[in-house]
Amino acid sequence: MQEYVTAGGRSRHARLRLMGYYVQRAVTSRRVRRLAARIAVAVLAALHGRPARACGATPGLDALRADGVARLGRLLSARQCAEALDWLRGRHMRATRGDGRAFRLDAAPPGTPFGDFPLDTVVHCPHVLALANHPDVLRLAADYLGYTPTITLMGLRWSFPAAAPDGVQAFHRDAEPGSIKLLVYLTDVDEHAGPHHYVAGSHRARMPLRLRRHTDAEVARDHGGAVLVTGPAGSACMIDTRGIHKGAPPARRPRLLLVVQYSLLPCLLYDYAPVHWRGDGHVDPYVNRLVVAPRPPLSAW
Ligand SMILES: O=C(O)CCC(=O)C(=O)O
Repeated sequence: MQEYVTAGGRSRHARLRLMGYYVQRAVTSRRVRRLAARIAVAVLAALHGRPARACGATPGLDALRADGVARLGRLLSARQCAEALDWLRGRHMRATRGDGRAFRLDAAPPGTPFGDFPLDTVVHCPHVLALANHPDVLRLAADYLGYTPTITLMGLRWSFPAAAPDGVQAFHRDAEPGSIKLLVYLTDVDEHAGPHHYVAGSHRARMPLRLRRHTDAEVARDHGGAVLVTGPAGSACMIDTRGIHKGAPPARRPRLLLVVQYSLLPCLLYDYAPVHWRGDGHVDPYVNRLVVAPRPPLSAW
């Protein structure tokens, strides 16, 4: 999980970043936001060059543009999900919506809706970094956003059956501009295990000035309901986070979800502290720079 910037926190220019975040939030015109995105792409291309474009249709792109949600099928096998779960079993997560205490899966405090793993655990969990950098996923993100994406958030979250829906378990829109999220289930998800809900087409509406929660009744009345994403462990979808969405609270079984956010620019709200990658293999330093720190030169050891 990413930590949030706070005015008195460790982040440099925290106040300026928070101000920038609220200024962009005040711009609700679709035309102005589109223009700002085009300018951002032009500036990025001038600074870092134009990426090569792959030929042929990009799977998921049409659905993502039309509906704001694209089902990507099974991106991890049952075996890969089992390996990730086994590796995570003994590791601590944090009750981010509760008292912040650390706990393991076999000792989740009663009534806790979520447990979030620290970024170092997320990055080193088997298959996670490779999946976040899967060429098809990066291509979809680049084609949708208009430029090579930057990973601006990476999280692994357990959702537990709890008394009342909390936070993102109610319908909402996200406020980070130019961002999409890859959601990957690491456990089987049916309608009782907290499926993701998305209001198809809602990403095309003007962004409201005041972001708020929407009740299920409101979504049913104003939008005719939402599509439900269910599937076996390893199933994935990509969502445009401007659209109305929620991860329903699981009724019967806990759910483990991997979330990776891709954006044009770093998110002003997050206090980035990239972790040192101790695994094998190489990832693109531009795409991963906010979550994975460059390896120190050998001479520094
Ligand atoms: O838990 C989910 O299915 C969605 C998470 C979500 O709404 C968010 O990350 O903004």
